[in-house]
Amino acid sequence: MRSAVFPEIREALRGRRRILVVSHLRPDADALGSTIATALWLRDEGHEVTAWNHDGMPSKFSFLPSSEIITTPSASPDSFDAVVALDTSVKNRLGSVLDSVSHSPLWVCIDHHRSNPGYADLNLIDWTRPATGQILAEAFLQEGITITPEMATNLYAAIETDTGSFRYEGTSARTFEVAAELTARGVNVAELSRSLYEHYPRRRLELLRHTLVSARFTCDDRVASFSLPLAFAESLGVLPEDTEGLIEHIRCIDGVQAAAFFEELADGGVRLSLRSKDSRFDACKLCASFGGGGHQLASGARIKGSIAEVEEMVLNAICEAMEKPSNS
Ligand SMILES: [Mn+2]
Repeated sequence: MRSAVFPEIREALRGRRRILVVSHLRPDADALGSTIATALWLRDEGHEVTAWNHDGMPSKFSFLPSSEIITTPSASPDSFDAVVALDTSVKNRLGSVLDSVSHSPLWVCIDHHRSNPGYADLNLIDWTRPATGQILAEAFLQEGITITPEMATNLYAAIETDTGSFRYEGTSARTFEVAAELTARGVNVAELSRSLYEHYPRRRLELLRHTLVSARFTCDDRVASFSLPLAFAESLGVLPEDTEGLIEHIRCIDGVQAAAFFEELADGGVRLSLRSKDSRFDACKLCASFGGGGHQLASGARIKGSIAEVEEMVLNAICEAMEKPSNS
């Protein structure tokens, strides 16, 4: 459990034959792009690389070059000489991956979540960076590691999506410099943007139609929220990836300081996605109080209870936190 810089991590991985690369469940493009780019790099260095994700490779992101490298974890546990966990703030967010690793003498973590406790043997955690993909791209550039067009495209997709297309907090001059370096190495920006943003299944529109109807405003209209009951999600055949980004529709409303999305899960719990627009309200802190985590302005948690109970409990907690800001 100690922090490390990239050259140390590279050195520690040298000579290890079987390396597993993993990231969090319900992966976004930062998790997937970082996994693929790292797997390609390690393969290039001569390692025998396996890349797993609890959810496999979601079809929504299958356009990422070399996406076939990511599979679901093996049914029977396997041992590795090292595991590299990317973009994953807490170990249990690796999901079923954890059950499929019988042994590994070395765990490495590369991440940009402030709430990451540093659960690996070697931890490179830099929360000044808006994406894990940016940490990796900077490290590869600094170390003179060859970035192929496939690696560049995956890293660019990671950065582009985690920064909300270069709009969110943490997007810096360095982010644009890195994006420029990656573009110069063969990213087709227009094609990648089309693949990322300009296609979705019709059920996503049906989902949006429902969620907008369920939108409610609490705490003097400073909190907007909506919910997705399991029965409705099932009737539409909603996939986990379909709800990604829906919260933006209520987050962007004038006067709204926090937006919450409640999704009923098959296991009886509720998944909370929380966004803050005001640095005085810390979404990460609130989610942490329910066992979750993430970033100050974007966080999540899985909470036990019925959707109605969880909704009331969380909305009250948000309003209470807004009444007395943490740093006052
Ligand atoms: Mn990320």
